[in-house]
Amino acid sequence: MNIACDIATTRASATACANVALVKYFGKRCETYNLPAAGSLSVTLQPLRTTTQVAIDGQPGDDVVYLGDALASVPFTARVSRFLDLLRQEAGSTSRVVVTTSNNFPTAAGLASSASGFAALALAATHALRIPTTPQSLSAWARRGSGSAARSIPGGFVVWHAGSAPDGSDSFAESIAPPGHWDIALVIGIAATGPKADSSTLAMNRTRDTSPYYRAFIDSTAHWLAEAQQAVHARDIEKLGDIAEHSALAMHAATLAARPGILFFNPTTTAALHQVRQWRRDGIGAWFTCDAGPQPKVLCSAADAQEIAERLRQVPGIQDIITATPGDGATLSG
Ligand code: 2P0
Repeated sequence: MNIACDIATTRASATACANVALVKYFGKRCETYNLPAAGSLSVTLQPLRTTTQVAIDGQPGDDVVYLGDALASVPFTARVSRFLDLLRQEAGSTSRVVVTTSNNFPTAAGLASSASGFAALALAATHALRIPTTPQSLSAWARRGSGSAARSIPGGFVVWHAGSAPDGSDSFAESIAPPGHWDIALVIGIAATGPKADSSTLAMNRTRDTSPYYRAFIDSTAHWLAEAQQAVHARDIEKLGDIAEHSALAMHAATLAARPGILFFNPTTTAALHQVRQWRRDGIGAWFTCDAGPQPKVLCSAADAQEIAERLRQVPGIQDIITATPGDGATLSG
C-alpha cells in the first residue's frame, strides 16, 4: 500500500474503484448502520475511479467539499459531513474537514459513484484522523457512507456479508478472488448522464415498505449468492451470467411493483437488454445487469469485450461506452 499522509498538516488522499453487483443488494435491515437485508457479490471495476483528498486543518466550522472543480451541492456536502461526523466521533476530533473529490465517470447516474466515493473518503479520512483500521473495519466504515461502498474497499471479486450483529460488526465485504483470477469484462453503455430521479436509499425503502415482491427477492438472494461464488471460483461465465441477469431482473421486478413503482430503465436500457439476449442467441457470451439507473452493463469474457462494445454502441440512444475489468481495492495515493 502506497501511504501518503502529511503528518504536520494531516492530509491524506486515496483512490477507489466503483463496483457492479452481479448478485444485487437492494434493501436495508438497518438504516442507521446501512446493514443489508441480504448479502451481495460484486466486481471492483477499473477504470471507474474516485480520487479524494482530505485535509484536517484543526479549525472548527462546517466541512468544505469540492466535487471536481466546484463546491459540491448542499445535500452532497451534508451527506459527506454526516459520514465525517462518525469518524470525528471515533477520533475525538472537532476539526472541520476539507474534502476534494473527483470521479472519472458520470456522478450519480447508476455507475456507483457513491460506492467509489465513500470508499475513497473512508480510507483517506480514517488515515488523516489516525483511526486504526483493518481491511474489514475499513469496509464497515465505508458501508456507513453508502452500503455499496463496503464493496469498493476490496479488489477483484467481492462478497459483502449481510451479517447478523445489530451493530454491523460482521457486515463487511472481502475479496473472494483477486482481479487477475478471471479475464472478464463489464461493458457499460451510457444511456443517460444526468443524476437519477430516485436515490437508492429512497428506492430501497419504498420497495421494502410497499412491494409485494421485495420479500421474495431477499429470500432468494442467499441461494444465488452461494451459486455465484461457486461460478466465480470455477470461472463459469454462463452460470455467473445467468445468475447476474436473474438477480438484476428480480431486483427491478421488486422496484417496479413498489407503490408508486420505480422504473430505472429508459427506452435505451430496454433496447440494449433485448439486444444482449439476441447476441446470446447469435452465440456470443453476453449477459446484462442494470442498477439503480438506466445504464445497461454487459458481462462478457475480456476476449469478447471489443465486439460487445461495438455492438452496444450501435444501440439507439447509447451515448458512450466504458469497458471495465476487475480492478484493485482502495489505496492511499499521493
Ligand atoms: C447494488 N445498488 O448491489 C445495488 C443494486 C443499486 C442497485 O447498492 O443507500 O448507493 O447508499 O446504501 O449502496 C446502490 O445503493 O445505497 C446499490 P445506499 P447504494 O449495487
